[in-house]
Amino acid sequence: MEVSDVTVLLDLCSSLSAMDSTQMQISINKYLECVTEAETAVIVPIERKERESLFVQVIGTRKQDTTAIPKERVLKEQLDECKILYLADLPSNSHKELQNFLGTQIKSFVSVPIPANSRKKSLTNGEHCNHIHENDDMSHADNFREKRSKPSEQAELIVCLVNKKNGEQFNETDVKKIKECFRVCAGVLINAFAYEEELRLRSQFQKLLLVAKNLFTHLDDVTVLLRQIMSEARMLTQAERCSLFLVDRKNKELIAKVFDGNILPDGTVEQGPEVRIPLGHGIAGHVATTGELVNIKDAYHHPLFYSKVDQDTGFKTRNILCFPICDDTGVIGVAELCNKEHATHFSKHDEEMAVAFSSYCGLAIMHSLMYKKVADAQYRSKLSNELMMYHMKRPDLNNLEVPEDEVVSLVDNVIPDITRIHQNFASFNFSPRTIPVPDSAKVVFTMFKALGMLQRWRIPEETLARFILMVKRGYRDPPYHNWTHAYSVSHFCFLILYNLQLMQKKLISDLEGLGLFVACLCHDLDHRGTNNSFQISSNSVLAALYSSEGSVMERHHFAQSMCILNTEGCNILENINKQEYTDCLDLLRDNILATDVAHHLRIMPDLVGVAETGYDRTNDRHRSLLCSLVMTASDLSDQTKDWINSKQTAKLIYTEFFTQGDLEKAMGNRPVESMDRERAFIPQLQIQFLDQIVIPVFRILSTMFPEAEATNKAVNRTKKYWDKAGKVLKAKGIPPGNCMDMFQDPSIDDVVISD
Ligand code: Q2T
Ligand code: ZN
Repeated sequence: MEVSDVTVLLDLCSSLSAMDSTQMQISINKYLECVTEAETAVIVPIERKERESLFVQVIGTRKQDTTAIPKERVLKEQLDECKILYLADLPSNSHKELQNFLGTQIKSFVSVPIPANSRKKSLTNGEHCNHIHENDDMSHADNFREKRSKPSEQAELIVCLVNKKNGEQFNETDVKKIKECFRVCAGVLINAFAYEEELRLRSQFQKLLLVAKNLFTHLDDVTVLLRQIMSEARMLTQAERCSLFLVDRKNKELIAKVFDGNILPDGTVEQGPEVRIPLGHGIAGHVATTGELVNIKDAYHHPLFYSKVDQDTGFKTRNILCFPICDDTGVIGVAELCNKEHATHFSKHDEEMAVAFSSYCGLAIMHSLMYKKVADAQYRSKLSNELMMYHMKRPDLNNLEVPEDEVVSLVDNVIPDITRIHQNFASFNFSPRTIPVPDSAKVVFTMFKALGMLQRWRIPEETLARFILMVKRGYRDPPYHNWTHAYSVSHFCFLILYNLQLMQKKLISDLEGLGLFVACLCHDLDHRGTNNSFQISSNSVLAALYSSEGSVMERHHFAQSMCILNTEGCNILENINKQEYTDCLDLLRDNILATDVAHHLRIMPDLVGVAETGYDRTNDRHRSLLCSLVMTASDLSDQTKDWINSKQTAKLIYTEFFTQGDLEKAMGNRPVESMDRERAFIPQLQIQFLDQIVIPVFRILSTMFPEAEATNKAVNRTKKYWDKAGKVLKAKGIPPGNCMDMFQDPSIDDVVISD
């Protein structure tokens, strides 16, 4: 070696000290390209931990986004055997892969592995000059000997030269130049790699600690926590998408409740459809059962991958990193990361990150679930105190139980036939509100009988009487949502079941009929005269218990129904079989939840579909939709009666609405128009309510059942009444803030009902 060459090399070496590993590679490559006349030099660092891929940051003098090349297919020989490869030695698949990777034709090539030991030797030896002067045959032999004597000796770097400028092949002189260069520079470069790796690990560790801190501040809401976990996991590994599954051990299923869904303006989480996967199915299912992390480089060629989901969502999954989340009892969840950004797949680092991250997740989820259990127990006890206080304040009740003499008196005074209540009782135009309240329990009893429920379900008369009286007490006394509402809703349900013969014609099952009628009776239990959004804005106990699931009041009505059924002597379902019992509770829950306007609006398109294509009684979804329709029609049935009834209902509902509005104002909030006594114009609000909710319901009902056409006509007539009433009031010029006055003014009635 010439002295001038030695100087150049030493200059290169000393210049490296101030650089990071990328700059070093650029300088070394530049030097190699210069002394060997190669078009491009590439240094490939070898990381022992990373089993599958090689990562290259610099090609020639060009820095690039770290690219991975699969070890299996490229430069494998050097990793296993530490030998020098020329173009002629390259297997053809390796050749192609490298051309792909470099983006150029390869006409000449050499790659030289640099073993770790060469560096240690040169560092400990101290006789650098000697080494440089040694010939390269010697080094060859050296290499060989070392490999034999110490099988642990492996390459730490691979240096490649591509395309010699004069068109010739690379030769041993080029190899010698590489070796000379790396005898001097390998140490600095490898130390730089190690130092940068150290920094990366340290920042990863700090990131993880920060994430853990974040996780533990979201313990009060599992959904928020899961959302947080997903977004952190995605950021830590640079994944495009993340889904999280919780293991349901009882049902042997994985539940994906939370996706990368949206948070709604009111702060609640949009409830996408809950996805359930049998444990053991698919990639997530596999991870849940084995408890092992899987890193899938190519999703479409993996036997466990299920491409149907991609077809449905239009998302293209390239690769997946799926890992278990465990607590001390085993796997409690699975996180699935999709599509590593800026790389072909997830790396060994990502796997490590996932493992560390998952232990924090396990702890956080476990604590969060425990936290929720404790909090729920506290809310429940608070609620039961609240109920106790409420009932103690009622002068008519000093005892939560129904007095036995009331039960006996009800059973003894049963009305045997509905026509004895009123000759018109089973007609759609009969107004149940005309029945005196003291007779109401008896009337409900008779409806149960007329529907054949006592016989069919072997309900003891005393149990039924106790149940009805208990439900009656379960209602509070707000102006509208009280017992009278409950039994008038039940009456309409009776009209439907009785007149349309839904059970006899097998359009619904007997159990569904029972589920409907009982649900109507119970559907507004313990209503406080305020709606769902009021529960949330007033931070009520009910909101604390149910707001994360939506339908706050309806969930409470159902919980109250369960309380009554579980009360000694009140369980009208005590004689039905076990399967029917659980099915019936499911029906009750679904039916009561169906009375949430929000639920109704969600299923409306499907209902329209059924009305258009025809009802199919063998279709479970159709039957469930029909039950929901019966519930809402019954709940809105006041609008199918005469003008007196409509006006009375409006008076009650707006008394209730305005009271809530006043409370909202007192809390510093602005009520909606229909609850603001200063802004509301009742006839117009009623027309809106009829147009948007009521009329569509009865249109669908009458399309499906022409026998119910009278109800459709009736609600349209009611709309006309309100139209006229509105005109009369406008002509009179009602002052704002006094719109309740219309209920004191009988003069409008004549105009309204005149044709
Ligand atoms: C689809 C079944 C809906 C049954 O649930 C409800 C809930 N709240 C009120 C029904 C009603 C209800 N029942 N009768 C009436 C009348 C005569 N006018 N309503 C009304 C409901 C609204 C408006 C006027 C009503 C709906 N708004 C209430 C305030 O908040 C916005 C919605
Ligand atoms: Zn209701």
